[in-house]
Amino acid sequence: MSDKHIERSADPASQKMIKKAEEENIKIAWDRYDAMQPQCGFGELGICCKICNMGPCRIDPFGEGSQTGICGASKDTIVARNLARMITGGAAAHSDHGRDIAHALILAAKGEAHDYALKGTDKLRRLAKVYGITVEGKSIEKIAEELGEACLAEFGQQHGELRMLSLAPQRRQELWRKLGVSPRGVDREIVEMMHRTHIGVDNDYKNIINHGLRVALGDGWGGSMIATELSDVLFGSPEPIRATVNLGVLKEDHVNIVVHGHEPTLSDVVTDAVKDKELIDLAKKYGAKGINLVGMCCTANEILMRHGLPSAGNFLQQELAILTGAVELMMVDVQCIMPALSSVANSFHTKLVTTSPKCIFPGVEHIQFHEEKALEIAKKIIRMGVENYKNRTKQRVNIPPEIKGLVAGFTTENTFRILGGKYRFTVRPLNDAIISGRLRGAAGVVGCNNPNIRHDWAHIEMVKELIKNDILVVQTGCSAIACAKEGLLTPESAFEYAGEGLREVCEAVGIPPVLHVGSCVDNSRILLILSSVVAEGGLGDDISDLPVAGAAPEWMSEKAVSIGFYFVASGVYTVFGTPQPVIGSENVTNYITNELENVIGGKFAFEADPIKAARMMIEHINKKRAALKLAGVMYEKTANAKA
Ligand code: BF8
Repeated sequence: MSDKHIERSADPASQKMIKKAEEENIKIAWDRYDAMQPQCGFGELGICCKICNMGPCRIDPFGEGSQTGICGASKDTIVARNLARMITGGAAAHSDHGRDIAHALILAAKGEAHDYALKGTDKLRRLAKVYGITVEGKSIEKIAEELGEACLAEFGQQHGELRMLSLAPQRRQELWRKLGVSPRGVDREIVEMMHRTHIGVDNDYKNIINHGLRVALGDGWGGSMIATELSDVLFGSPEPIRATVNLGVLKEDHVNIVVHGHEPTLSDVVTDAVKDKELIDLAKKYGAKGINLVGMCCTANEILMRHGLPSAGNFLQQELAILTGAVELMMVDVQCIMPALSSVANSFHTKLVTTSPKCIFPGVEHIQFHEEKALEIAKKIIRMGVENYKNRTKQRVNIPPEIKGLVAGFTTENTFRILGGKYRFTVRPLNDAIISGRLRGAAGVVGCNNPNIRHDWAHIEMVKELIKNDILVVQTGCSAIACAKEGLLTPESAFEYAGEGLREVCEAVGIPPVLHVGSCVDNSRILLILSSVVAEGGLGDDISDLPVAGAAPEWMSEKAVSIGFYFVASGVYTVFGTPQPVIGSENVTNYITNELENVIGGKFAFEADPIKAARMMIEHINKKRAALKLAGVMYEKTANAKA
């Protein structure tokens, strides 16, 4: 047997399941990746155009053959259009999620979705203010209904600006206005991008990318922010909470149900459904000790943040969970769900159930979710899982023992409260720690897994290097799960991995050096934390002044591209692991990795080596500290930053 499993993943639990797949000749993502080699060079460079039926066209990267498409589109135009459509796909996915949450909020407020309560009333009042909704004399339900409708209206809004842009620093808002990139409506910018990139429309690569910034801002400060904020209203704002992570959360003697995907509307109700006595008794009747509900990918992050439910893993572990032979049912909604799941599930007794009309798998049972009957549907699905327990083949069950503890549940609001002490709702201590040099700065490390890089490895190496250099790290999505599995999301990890300054801050405040702030739509929380740091004072008057950086070291999805662009458009230096498909155009590459900084204050870099990438982020943070004329970093030598 080869060592492939070790090369493919840095996570011992995943290695075991990859090995099991190899032994049982079950093909999983890494095998399909290998079978795909060599991957299409034109696609990788971004110089293949399939936008119209005169094509497909491709540019000869060696400069000898065709240098334009049949319509005359240059490589700059082709690359910019392809990239722009990636941003648009990502923004659409996040924003459609936000729309669904707004819809659920309205139904709950109108009393048409009885299984939901309006749990986040403080946030509801704060958001009502942002949206100009008067609250005096109105019931909570009425305010929530008006807020939901106001948010929903922003998707199709044609004029003006999205309301939440007003939460950004003043200087940033003015810059967006000056550049004409303040999004008018979420869908409006998405539709306009599809128009601009149609055959024979925009062929100025800068103009196309600049509209990409607008689309992405409509995601970060629009669709995603609506998803996050309204989820907090509906399901309650997370609070720091201890939980567990990795495939070891599956239990051999329980019925195991995995919820996978993104939207919390169904999964949140499932957390109630599994407490149903009748279902638990049924599980016992079949010989199980109970029902074990765990999450996968961003659905995991949603129920982990709010309920402390365990996470079985991140993107590349979805097939591996089924390979344990211990999953009775995997329930999926939307996004990052591999079509391959159905064939892996067919190799075991696992039942796969789809719940969204937007995400149907041929031949797979579909139980459509309706907010109005949420609990009833959740119980129906759980029952299917329980009844499937008897079909489990005990001899095939092999659950890796790896399991780690973590603290999740940090938000814009509670991070302030924790940092400010019980009575002070302020980020002052964070600003002071940065100003005094106890902390060098902060970084957001987010995004996916991708079989083109050793699973979890880049996230872990990068984050360790950053915290060693006194940089507080905030995380979301699959990146947070990767580092949680390494034990980095515990307060104790500060002693082992953090530089002295960061360790002092973690000790004083009682936080981990790496803060889990949620799912991928919750990257919007990071935007608001950055805005609050600016508002607190002493670190410049714009996000682009702050000693911060962002990264997506194992990115793969269009959503990651949209996230990257809204961070850059908000003024953040952002490093992606493997390059975006732009290398075929020197001009587009130069624009987004260089010139854009002078336009909008942020830019991209591409670096697959996570340590080198972390050093680039550290260098950027040092540059920003110098520009702010801040004191030297207190423990520079200990932190070994110049190594
Ligand atoms: O939205 S980090 S692989 S699961 S796209 Fe997908 Fe990437 Fe994971 Fe969550 Ni985000």
